[in-house]
Amino acid sequence: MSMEIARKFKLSAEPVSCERYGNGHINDTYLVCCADAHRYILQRMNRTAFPNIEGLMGNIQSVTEYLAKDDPDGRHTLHLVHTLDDRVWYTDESGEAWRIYEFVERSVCFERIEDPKDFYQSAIAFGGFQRQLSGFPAHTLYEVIPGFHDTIIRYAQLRHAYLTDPLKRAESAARELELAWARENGAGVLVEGLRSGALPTRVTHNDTKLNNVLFDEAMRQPLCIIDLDTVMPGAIAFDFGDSIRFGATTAAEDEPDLDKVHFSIDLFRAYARGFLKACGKAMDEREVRSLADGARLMTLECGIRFLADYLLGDVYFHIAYPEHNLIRCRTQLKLVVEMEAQKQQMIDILLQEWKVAIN
Ligand code: ADP
Ligand code: GN1
Ligand code: MG
Repeated sequence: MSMEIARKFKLSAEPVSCERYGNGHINDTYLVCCADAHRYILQRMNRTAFPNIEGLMGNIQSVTEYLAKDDPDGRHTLHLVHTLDDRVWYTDESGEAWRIYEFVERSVCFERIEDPKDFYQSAIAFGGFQRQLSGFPAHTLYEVIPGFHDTIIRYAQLRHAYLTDPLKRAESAARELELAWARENGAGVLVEGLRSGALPTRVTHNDTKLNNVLFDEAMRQPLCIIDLDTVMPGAIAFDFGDSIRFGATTAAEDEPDLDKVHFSIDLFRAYARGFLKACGKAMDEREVRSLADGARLMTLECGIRFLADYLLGDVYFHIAYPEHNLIRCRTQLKLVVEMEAQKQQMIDILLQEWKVAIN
């Protein structure tokens, strides 16, 4: 089936294989190999997450075209492949929407930090992405998922899931719900900062997980930022915070043994150093301080999103087993608790690294 879909696009030769690929939680991703050895990434876009495919693909097309001006060898940004009738996505008979990117060759994608230097490098990449898009007209971007990082809205969604409780799962998540409700107060600090103008609105990536940056296999240097589905106007703390959530930890996002899950202040420092080196010059002290809120809030928000999805019956994130979203929620909440205990240390590190970066 997916091979048939691949044939609807302008490929370099006949496709010979099409296999599931990668570890994303949202789209269905396939690696397509053609008879001339050219490779592509085929994705069925998730229509639950992205109901407006036209708005989504419009954003991606304009952002990738903008970034391509700065791409020396075609491996530094995503490149969309057109369909036979010259569109950037294909809709099949059942209404599913598909797109194809050039496969970024000789690249690797890390699911976990193996070396703090890689985390530092990923920070340079995400900070640089932020800088590269600083001249992009933010108002032209469609808001693909309204309130994506509005933690207040995320709480409302959790409350709705809890009150509906269609699978009667709330009881099995009583402890997690309690941890979540205890943190609702103050959850709006970043969105309120954006609204009042205290924090500048920038074009942000909004999903800055380590596995959303491809590294050059040989050089071990970041090559290409991927997963541009959620590029939208936002606070820089969203991007910084989501990277910390996923990367500044001693265990995987879905580690079932909570004793193995700890927030790593050393990895936090490595990321802060790289990020501020890449884009700290454009920031003032208030925005730099907001990065610590970003780390805590993006982790809390992701935790409550996993929790809400668990309660609703796993309708949003891909799961591998029934408790998967609850397990993911637990790691996030554990990290939040540890971040709270180290808030001042985080701020001190941010200010130290910022001063180094701007001098
Ligand atoms: P999701 O939104 O589901 O996370 P992604 O766009 O991040 O989907 O893609 C999933 C995975 O596929 C990535 O983590 C990466 O391993 C791989 N991938 C995606 N695009 C490319 C590409 N152009 N070249 C090489 N690998 C890619
Ligand atoms: C999803 O698409 P992926 O796997 O990179 C999600 C992020 C979450 C993340 C949690 C569009 O990211 O917001 O932080 O899972 N993306 C979307 O791992 O909802
Ligand atoms: Mg991804």
